[in-house]
Amino acid sequence: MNYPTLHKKLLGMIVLPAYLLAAPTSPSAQEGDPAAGEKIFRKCASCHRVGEGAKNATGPVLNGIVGRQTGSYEGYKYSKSLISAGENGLVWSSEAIFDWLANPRDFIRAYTGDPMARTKMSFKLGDEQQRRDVIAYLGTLSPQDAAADGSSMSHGDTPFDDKMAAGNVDPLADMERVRQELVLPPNVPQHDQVAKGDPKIVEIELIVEEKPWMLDSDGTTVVALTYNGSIPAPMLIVHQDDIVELTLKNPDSNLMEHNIDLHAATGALGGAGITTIAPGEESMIRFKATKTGTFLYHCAPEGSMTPYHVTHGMTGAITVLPRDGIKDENGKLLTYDKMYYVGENDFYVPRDENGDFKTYEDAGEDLGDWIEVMKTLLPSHVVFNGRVGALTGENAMTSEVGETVMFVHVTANRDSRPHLIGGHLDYAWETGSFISPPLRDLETMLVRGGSAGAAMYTFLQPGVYAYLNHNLIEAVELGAAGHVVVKGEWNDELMQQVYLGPLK
Ligand code: HEC
Ligand SMILES: [Cu+2]
Repeated sequence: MNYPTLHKKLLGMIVLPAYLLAAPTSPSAQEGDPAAGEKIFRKCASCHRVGEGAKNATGPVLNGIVGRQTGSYEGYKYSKSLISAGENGLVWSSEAIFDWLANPRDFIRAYTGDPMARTKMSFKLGDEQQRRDVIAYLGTLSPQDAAADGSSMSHGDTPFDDKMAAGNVDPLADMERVRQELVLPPNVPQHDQVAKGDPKIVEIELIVEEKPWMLDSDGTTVVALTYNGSIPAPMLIVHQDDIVELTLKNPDSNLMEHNIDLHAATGALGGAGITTIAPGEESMIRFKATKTGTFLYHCAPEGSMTPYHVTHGMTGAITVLPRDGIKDENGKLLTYDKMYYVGENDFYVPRDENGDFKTYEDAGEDLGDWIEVMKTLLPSHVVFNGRVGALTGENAMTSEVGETVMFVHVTANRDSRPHLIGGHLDYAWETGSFISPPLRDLETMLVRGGSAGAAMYTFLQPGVYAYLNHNLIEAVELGAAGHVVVKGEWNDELMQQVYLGPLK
């Protein structure tokens, strides 16, 4: 049975609210103040555009929404529920929008009679007066043709010519292709430190997964937004002059729109301008890795959605190695035995009246509350690799005396101060730039928010080392700490215990 048929069957079985049958314009929904509503619309504006030239974003354009058939704005990919509601005659009266805004999921479940029905809008507006006001404001917007003519460009628009369109003569046809197998952090894909042969096309696939994610041992859980299901997202590794062919997929089971901005890429907002996809879509870009270094990548939809997605886990790192390897200040090749990858993420979990962390069911449902906490700049969690303790105990990083480890540390928002207690950073590329000479023998490096840094250390003593953010409050109280367990022989020359006991 297809969905509309099922829907009609169910429709006959349930009692519908009066407005669905008659669609009267109720006075209660008309008492709103359009001017106040315009301000409230800012809450909607992270997902919806209005006015001349407005384009579909996370949500459809809302020009002329009052009186418009549900799920009918051209070019927008609605959920199945909204499309079939519209096909069955549901029109957005002020009353219907009033109930929809209170709880879109309950609204669509009540309408379809399907307890499993889903909508892509998870945002709720509880306050009745605010709902009336915003509806009054929406009522002032006429259903003008919102198709942009392309003559004016806004942030992120990209001037494509035909050469760039897919399917044309491919100047890359002769290049060798390799597919990069991505692995879970703190591990990194297999790679050559010195490139073999000519630049290649490196095929990479990232799949967006919205999913429940536990942040600490108290069970604090958020609906995280992830690339490939991990926080941080997988490390990507290529060599300078390689072409990265990146496919981004947003499965139908997701609710939100996503994209990717890679700081290693040039143009179109690092790719974000040309990769934005709704659930059920995918996008592919190719970019040349022109600059060497370690770089952040992250989701960057628009407006508040950018920090919102970033603080829900959509951050990762891409390493672009020099073709002839990483060098010291004299041009001598530096190699490592293994690379570890640490992602630092800040979370802003909203609390209830009792000060307990709140939980939400769907991706995006915490949007309003989260933005309020986010704006305080006071994170509830600052963690390595997605949760408190992700890199300690059984999950600790490991090494051996005499082994050289390259650490790559990425942070999207806040500055971080990676420090290895009991060790050093022999070589550090704080800014991530491999063309710049490394700093030598550091105690702590500064990784700026919005970047990834790299540092190399050869372990000289066995033991459990803490690798942490040397803002010790963030490390100990908020979670930004991990361990490196190092095996091998103790070296008395470097340190020994001479005496420990009562005062002599
Ligand atoms: C987090 C993003 C988000 C926010 C914030 C949001 N919406 Fe939506 N909205 C959506 C999405 C996504 C859809 C499409 C729902 C679907 O297809 O199931 C939608 C659909 C709608 C629809 C139905 C449109 C149609 O063409 O059928 C209305 C009406 C609407 N939203 C109003 C609002 C108003 C008013 C606000 C602010 C008070 C708001 N939304 C805030 C994401 C959002
Ligand atoms: Cu995203």
